[in-house]
Amino acid sequence: MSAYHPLSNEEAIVLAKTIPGFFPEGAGLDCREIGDGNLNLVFHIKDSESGKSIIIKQALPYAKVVGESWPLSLDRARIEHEALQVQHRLCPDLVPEVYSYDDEMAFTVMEDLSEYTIMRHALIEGKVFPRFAEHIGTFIARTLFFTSDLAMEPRAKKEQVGRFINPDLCKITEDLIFADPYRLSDNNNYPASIEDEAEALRTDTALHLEVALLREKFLTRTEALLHGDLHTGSIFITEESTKVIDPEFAYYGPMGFDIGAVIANLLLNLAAQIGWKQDETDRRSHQSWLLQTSLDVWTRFEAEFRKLWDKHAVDPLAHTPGYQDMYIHKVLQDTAGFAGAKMIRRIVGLSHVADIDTIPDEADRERAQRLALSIGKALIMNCRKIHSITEIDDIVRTAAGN
Ligand code: SR1
Ligand code: MG
Repeated sequence: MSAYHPLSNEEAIVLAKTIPGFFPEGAGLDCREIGDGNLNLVFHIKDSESGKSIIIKQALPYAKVVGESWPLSLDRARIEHEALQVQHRLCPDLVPEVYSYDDEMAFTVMEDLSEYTIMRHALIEGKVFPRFAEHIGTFIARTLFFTSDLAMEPRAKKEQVGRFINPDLCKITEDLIFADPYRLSDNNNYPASIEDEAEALRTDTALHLEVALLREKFLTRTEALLHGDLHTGSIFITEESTKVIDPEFAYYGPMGFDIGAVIANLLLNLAAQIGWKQDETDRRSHQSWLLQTSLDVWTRFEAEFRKLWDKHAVDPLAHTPGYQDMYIHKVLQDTAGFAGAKMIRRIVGLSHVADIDTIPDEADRERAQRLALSIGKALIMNCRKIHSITEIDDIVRTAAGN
């Protein structure tokens, strides 16, 4: 019989005291459960005297956002902790440190990032982060390149694919991103005011064909170890530093899925600006920063990825003229398509983004939703024609009507 049960605050404190040498002997620890995500418990444990603190993240055996009717494997806690370790080894400055992990109780003890802000919240407040594209572009390039067949011996890579088989969490993505928005589903969630848009999504067979191709890539391409849920709620940020958290959706999949996730979430915030910045000049200038940063994420990724390829590729044919360009072209097209799919699901599917849902004025909120759908659809419909990042710039500007 498994000893698994959800931790109480008191048990989390007892556990925290067992971390060798972390808290001073006899420290009086405070604990708060701060999890505001869809799936897990997150305990913040602090000794106010020394100021030292840690996070204990525990998986629940079901999706918290829905309830016990949606069971989820606890193995995702192992996957998350192993992904964190891989990502921390490859990008020590960009990923929190893991202190310990308990398989039976499905929890990970890790570095507390309280001095950071969740990027989604900061973006809603209208903040800008000049170093974000550099940081996240580096994170994506290093984690994707070094876990791919370009940089790993094929047997070792296949063993790693096996360790990251993540069927429950992949099914969430397969349903919520690549199926539900395009069919009637109890999971879908949108206001009656955009029923026309939702119906158009359900009946547009040309769009369905493009989504089917993206879905096939998500289901079948084991290109690299993805973070798998790289939205702005999975990123802690300050002006100077960026930390990527929450890789419980990690699995081997198509590289463009992670890059597309980052870009989608910047563009969702861009669409939301209709509701946040009333002054048009101010709004346009902020939207320009968001769009430029989306493009810069790709540009930084590409530059870093090419550098790593030139220096570290072990694939015997990696240096064949033309191969690198064709590979990157494919990732760019996938990035655009996945970004579009990720935007659409956040408007009509289960689990939205606060950037748009918390817009106070209903009419502004509807305009933001329609804009996000329009950008999302344009990215999907054009993804197979794209040859350079400037075309994504054009697609977004055209869809946004400027
Ligand atoms: C039922 S889980 C809903 C969403 O939350 C996660 O952050 C993923 O984005 C997932 O699709
Ligand atoms: Mg998460």
